[in-house]
Amino acid sequence: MFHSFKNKMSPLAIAAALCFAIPAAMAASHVAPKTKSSASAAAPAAAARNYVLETGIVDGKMVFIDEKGRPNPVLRANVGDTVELKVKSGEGAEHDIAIPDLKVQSKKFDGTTGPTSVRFKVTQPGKFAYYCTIAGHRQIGMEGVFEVTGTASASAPKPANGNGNGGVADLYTPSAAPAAAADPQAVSISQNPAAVPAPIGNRAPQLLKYRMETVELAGKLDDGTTFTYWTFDKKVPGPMLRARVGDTIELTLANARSSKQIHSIDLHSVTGGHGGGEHTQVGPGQEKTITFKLLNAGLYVYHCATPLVPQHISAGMYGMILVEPEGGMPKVDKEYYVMQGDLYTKHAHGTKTHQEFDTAKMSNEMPDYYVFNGAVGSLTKEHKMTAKVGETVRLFFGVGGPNKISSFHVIGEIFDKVYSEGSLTAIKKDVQTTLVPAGGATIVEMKMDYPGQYLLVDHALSRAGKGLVGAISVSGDADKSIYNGGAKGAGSTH
Ligand SMILES: [Cu+2]
Repeated sequence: MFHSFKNKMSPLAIAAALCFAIPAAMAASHVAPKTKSSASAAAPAAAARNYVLETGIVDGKMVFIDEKGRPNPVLRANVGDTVELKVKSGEGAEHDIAIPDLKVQSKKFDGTTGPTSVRFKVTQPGKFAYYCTIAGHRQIGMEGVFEVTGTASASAPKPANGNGNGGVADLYTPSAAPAAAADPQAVSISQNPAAVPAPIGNRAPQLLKYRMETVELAGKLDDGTTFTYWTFDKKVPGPMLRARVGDTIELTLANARSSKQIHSIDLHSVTGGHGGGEHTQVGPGQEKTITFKLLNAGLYVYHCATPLVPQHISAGMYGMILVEPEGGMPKVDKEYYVMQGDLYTKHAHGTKTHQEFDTAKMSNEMPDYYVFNGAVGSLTKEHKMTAKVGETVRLFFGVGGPNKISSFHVIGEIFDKVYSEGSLTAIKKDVQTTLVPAGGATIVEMKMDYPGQYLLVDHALSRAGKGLVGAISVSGDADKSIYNGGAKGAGSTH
């Protein structure tokens, strides 16, 4: 499906497109724009040229579409022309259009903003790339050529920021950078670790129906710091799903009307269809339904699979589904749901502001924040995990990532059992630290033998300083033969 682009795209772009392509199934109905292009043929005299473009999905690629339905058309002009590009969002997601070589940059637009226009005067000949600057969109297809014929005009602009001599910059007014105060409307997005569905027990396979909504919202990342999260059901991680092997699941994914992005879901428990990512790409206000049978037991991560996939994951779009074996899992006293993620922000960790996502830091894998359940303090301040001495605690633990593995450890305890990599078929015993890959999971069980605060960490401990700490409070009587915090001799209680 990419053959027609191979000549125009760099190998890297092709690789990105292959990795991240939105399937043809998404190919949304794009409506042909009504306004007609008035580009005139070949007048050396300066002319006004108007191009009307609409964004959409064609053959599994995000593209600009002209009034004839052509994806990423070559736009032509002559030196001296004044060009107006009028662009609107066909599928509702947020985009822009830019020709950086000519210092042309439109405002962002989406399904709610209506079309946006950018006007500029052309002063130099050449072939220039136009594309959408939203992260990932150029890589998956939103790029074309703006071709200018003629000779450079005498009043060609200075190379940089020329704002006075008849160049492009005369007509282009950059939009002001938004003020970056923490968002007072931000809400908690931290998933409650106790939000674990009831055990399946011993029952026959059945059909289960789930509905999830993807929602973009301002959430609290830390004290005085907010962030625009992208979520499943407004929480990070998204809801934990629980089923048994042999169940068939009918899953409807709806994307909130207020969204600016397309979203989707890829569940690692699904066989075929890119885990569901192939058939769940939903634009704002849309929904899609897939069904799948659970062929393998285990604890599986799910995540959004829309470009840039790691950005969607980092911004909060991950969760887990537990597929119990026939007959269910052994009963324990407490079950909790915890996931780890790494987050990349424009400003340093701890800055009191509304943080914007930083895709450059993401691609370099340099996180500013590491979080359990979406935010700093989720599992220490907002939600309390508790147990009593003698109880067995089971943690369903996963790494959304997108990039960093976890050396998962609980300070002061030993995992009596580890279901490594979320596999229910092989149990390890007596483990201190267990490795959980990005996009992977584990189940650990601990009998809590002694009271106190047990800290959940990634034993790459620098990450604790970037937000990655949780706690289980254990109450009950201290058995001094297990641990005695006092000096030798008479037991000082502590
Ligand atoms: Cu998404």
